[in-house]
Formats: sequence, structure tokens, C-alpha cells
Amino acid sequence: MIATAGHVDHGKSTLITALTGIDPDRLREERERGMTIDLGFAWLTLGGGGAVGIVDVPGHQDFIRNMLAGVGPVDAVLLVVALDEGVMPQTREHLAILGVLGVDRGVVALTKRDLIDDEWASLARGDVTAALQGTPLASAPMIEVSATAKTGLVELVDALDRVLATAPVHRDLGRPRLGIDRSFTLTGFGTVVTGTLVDGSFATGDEVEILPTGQRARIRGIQTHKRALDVASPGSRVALNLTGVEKDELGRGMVVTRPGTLTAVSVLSARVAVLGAASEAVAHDEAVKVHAGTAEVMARISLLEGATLEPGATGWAQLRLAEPLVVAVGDRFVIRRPSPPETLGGGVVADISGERMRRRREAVAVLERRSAPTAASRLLAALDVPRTLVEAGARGGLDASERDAAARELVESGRAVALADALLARDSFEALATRVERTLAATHRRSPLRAGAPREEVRSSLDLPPKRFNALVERLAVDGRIAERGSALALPSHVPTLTSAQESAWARARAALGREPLQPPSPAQLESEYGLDRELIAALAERGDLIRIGTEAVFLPDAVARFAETVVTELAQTRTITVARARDLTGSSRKHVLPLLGFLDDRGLTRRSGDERILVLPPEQARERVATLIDRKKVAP
Ligand SMILES: Nc1nc2c(ncn2[C@@H]2O[C@H](COP(=O)(O)OP(=O)(O)OP(=O)(O)O)[C@@H](O)[C@H]2O)c(=O)[nH]1
Ligand SMILES: [Mg+2]
Repeated sequence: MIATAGHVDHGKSTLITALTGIDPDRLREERERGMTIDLGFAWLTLGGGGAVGIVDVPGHQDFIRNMLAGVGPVDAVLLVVALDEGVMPQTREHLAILGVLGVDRGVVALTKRDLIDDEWASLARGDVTAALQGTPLASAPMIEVSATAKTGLVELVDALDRVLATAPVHRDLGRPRLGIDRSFTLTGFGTVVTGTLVDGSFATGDEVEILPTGQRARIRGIQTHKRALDVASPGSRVALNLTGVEKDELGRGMVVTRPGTLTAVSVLSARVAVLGAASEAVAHDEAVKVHAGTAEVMARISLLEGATLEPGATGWAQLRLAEPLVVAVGDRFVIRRPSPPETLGGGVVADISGERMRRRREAVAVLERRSAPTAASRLLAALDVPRTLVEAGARGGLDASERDAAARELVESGRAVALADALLARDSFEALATRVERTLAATHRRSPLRAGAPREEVRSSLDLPPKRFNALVERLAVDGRIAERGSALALPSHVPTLTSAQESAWARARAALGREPLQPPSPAQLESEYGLDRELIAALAERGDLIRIGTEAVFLPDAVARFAETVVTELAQTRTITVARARDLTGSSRKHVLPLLGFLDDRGLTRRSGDERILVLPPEQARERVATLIDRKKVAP
């Protein structure tokens, strides 16, 4: 793709018509006024057989916004300067815009050669050469042409061909997007949108998302230069025939993309450069117009490095957008002052996380890191909190292969850590681990009797989703930094500790529990008569000294083992057992037998069948299971 550029009336559209046979001025008003108002499109087949799409832009300063919507994603520019008039204000303004947008290759067409003599031509040439000094087009080929006399056209096409051959290949990030520059309905087809496709391919049948509205549609047909295609590749000018969306719902500035790959943002951070030729400095909080892709939105510019940005200066800024804008990290944009209208400069999007950066100095450091030169360090900068690879890659402005390679490098070198579906920088992981350890230490200090801190409590204090939290716990447990105790987490060194008063209360209670092990005192009695409160009972259960069954019964482990053994032995012979029979066999009471049998059911040894219990496991296995259930000390030290 190429775009024209240059001052009004310098012969851009006439030259495109002469080169291609297509008149890019398609509006009636344009033809009547002899002036381009909106973008026009044509294409040209080059010597090598390749086709180049052409965007013809208006030169008049009133239509700069239309020009801006057309020049973003082009490979080269055809800068037009009329020899009879020479360099004019929009010659310079367009050059500045091309510089900001990174369009750094092109050809200069010196038009209307038929109107002037040789001497004037060489004067004008010198004038143009001077104006191009210090711009990316300083050494661009300069070709004298006349569209009316048809001179110089072959040389011009040759020069374009050579320049385009040096353009880099279009990147394919697997994230196609097309900034809409036109939308219309075509009889027999329906809704059509046009634009330049970048960052990926679209194929007929693809489902697409239209941003910022989020509407879904499907591609019914694709055309490039009026020819139907099945697949459109990045860098080409494309017309998409869409179903599922009306023309009225679409407009310039919207973006057609693959669902879920891009989002609209309301705040973006960028390094902004003010043009040396700007009439005034840009002030903090000034209202500016941001032009990105085919979109244009108002914004407040918040300067992060001082109160003003002088002409020629560069600095970090946050742009708070009045309306959502669809951009990706790395995109270039232009800023203009709305009135009096003037191009101020522009920049490169460095961050679209929408984070409010409170302290200016910190914000600058974060942004510097996020725009660091290597892919690995950019990815690492995005891993300050756990993020999926896709999220982190998008923040770092990395394509899929760069991102995956960087992630491997980071994980292998230990600079990043994987937590379930996310990655996290090593430093941030250490910070999380330390927080867990501190939380547990504090819990142990506060409640020495408790096994630890409930998992869920720790998780919510870290604000991690369950999957990532579980991965964190697992990793810390494997590393021996924490221990899992049932539903609690503890430091490995923690043992619930009883005071000596509590130990002697427990000794007395244990004697009472041992007197009639299967008709023990209730928890209420244990508390009122022996001072064993709920917390102490829980700690003893944690140590394996007691077994709580349901909420209302407490037994010594030996008692439960004896009960289970008796029931299993009976079942091995008689196959079934009733509550009454279990009571008689064990010398217990109905009140205690019910929860004990329930305990065996819950642990998968027995099952109810009518009024009776039957054995679920073979007797030998049932006995083994009883042993592990009772000996809590083996399961959880
Ligand atoms: N004699 C002569 N006239 C030309 C030539 N090229 C363009 N013109 C005339 O210059 C006038 C402006 O040409 P356009 O092609 O509309 O100029 P433009 O750069 O497209 O103008 P905008 O789109 O409005 O910026 C028209 O009257 C053209 O006929 C040329 O090579 N020789
Ligand atoms: Mg024109």
C-alpha cells in the first residue's frame, strides 16, 4: 500500500488517474469543486507483476483528519509537490505526520513540469531538497512528472517499484485487524467495509468482532482491488462483505478484528514527541485530538515528566480518552490541537492496561521497563502480577512467537515462575510467598492452638483465583516452605501447642473419656467439667489425640478403632448389622452408635441399606482403612 501526500491542488489525484486510469475523486462534490475531500482508492500493477494499492488523500488543511485516516498502515508515500508552487504548508505538515506515523520510505513526485521552464524547475527542486532535509524522505528519489503531458510517469512507477522492494514484510501476529475507513451497502451484497488489513489474515466464513461496540458479524466475501479472494493477507487493502451487522452500526474509526484479540481502551500511556515546528508547548492536561488508525478521539494529555512538553521535546504521557479507542501496544498515533487546528506531534503506544499511575516518577519507570528493548525484558515487565501468556504478551506488544520464546527463556532461567495458567516474575513470586509465610506466622502467634490459617482466608488475602492459588500452595509445599494441614495451611515447624494448664486439663479429660470409651462425656460436659473448650478440642483432634464425630461427639481414637473392629468382624460373618445389634455388641448406647456408624459410612466402610448396614469393602481392606483413619498422627503430623 502507498498513500499520496502533499499540499492542496498540487496534482495528487490527477497523477493517480494518469498512473492507474482510476479517478480517486469518487464524490460528486469532489468532482464539482475539483478538490479531494475524503480518501480515494486506486491500484496499480507494477513492473514485477505485484499490485500496489493506493490511498489518495486530500491536501486541503480542512480535511487533514481524513488524510490521517488514510496514511497509517502504508508501506511508502508518494509525496507530491507542484513545481510551479513549491513547498507549501501542508507539504510540511504531511511530512511531519508521516514522520510521526513512521512512514519512512517514499518517492517524491514533482508535478506540473509542463507549466514551468528548466531554470524554475531546478530552483524548485532545490527548495524541495531543503524541505526534506532531516526527514525520512531526505534521500528519496525525486521524479519530475506531468500528468497532463504524460511525462515522467514510467520513471515514477520504476522508482516506486524499487522503493517498495525495500519495505519489510508485513508481520502476521495472528491478530488480524482492519481499521474501517468506509462502510456502505451494495445492492445484492449488503454491508461492506473497507480498510487496510494488518497483523493477520481474514478468510471468508470467519467470525469477526467489531470494536469498540463488540458486535459480532461474519465475513461473507472478501475483495482486494475489486477481485474476490478467499483469504486476505496483512498489508493489503481489503473490502469485507459482512453479514449480521447493518451499515448504520458501522463507521470510520471502528476496527474489525478476530473475537477476543483486542479491546478498546480509555487510557493509554505513550512516549509523546512534540514537533520542533509546533507553535507552542503542549501543556499538562491540555485537550488534544488523538488520531490512531482510522479513528479520531478527544483526550486529555497528562504529562508524567513536567508541566509542559516544549516543541522538539519528548516525554512520557498518559492520554485519557473521551471515547474508547482500539489500539495495541506499539501502535503509532498523531496528536493535534483542535483549535486553532495544528498537528502537535504524536507517539507510540506503550501501555494499554488502563492502570492509573499515581506517582509520576514510578509511572515513568514502569513505562520505561515496559518499552524495554528485548522481548524477554518486556514480557517480564508485564509479569508484575500473575498474567496469562496472552495477556502479558499483549501488554508487552509482542507477537506470538516472540512471546513464547521469551516466556521459555524467562522460565528456564528462573526469572519467571508458572502458576497454573499464569506466569509471574520471580521477584513478584517471592513477594507472594513471603506474604503467605507472614500470614501463617501471624496466625500461629495469634492462635497457637489452631492447626493453621484456613486456606480460603489466605487465598482471599492474596486475591488470587483458586487455580493459581492452589498452584502457589503446591509449589510452596513442595519447596517445604509451608505445610497443608487438612483445610488449613501452616508453617512446617508449627505444632499446635497447649499450655501446661491445658495439658493437665486434657489429662483429666482423657481419664474420663477412657472410663467408658464408647459412652464418653459430651463436648458440653468436657467443657464445663474439664475446661476443654471447642478450640482445645480442635487442637487435640489436630494432634490426633481425639476424634470428633459430627458436632456432638468426641471419642478417643482407640474407642473408635474398637467400635469399627467389632462392627467389621460382625459384618464379615453376618453381612448385615442393625443399630440395636451394634449397640449390644459394643456396650454403647444408641445415642453414640448412630454417629459412630455414620462415621463409618462417611469414610466409605459401610453403607446403609434399609434399617441395616452392609460392608462396602472386603473386611481386610476395611480394617486397613480404619487404622489410617484413626492414626491421624501418621496422616498429618
Ligand atoms: N498543467 C498541469 N496541470 C495539472 C497537473 N496535475 C494536476 N494538474 C491540475 O491541477 C489541479 C489540481 O489537481 P488535483 O489532482 O485535483 O490536485 P490534488 O493534489 O489532488 O488536490 P487536493 O486533492 O484537493 O489536495 C487540477 O486542475 C489539475 O488539472 C499537471 O501535471 N499539469
Ligand atoms: Mg486530490
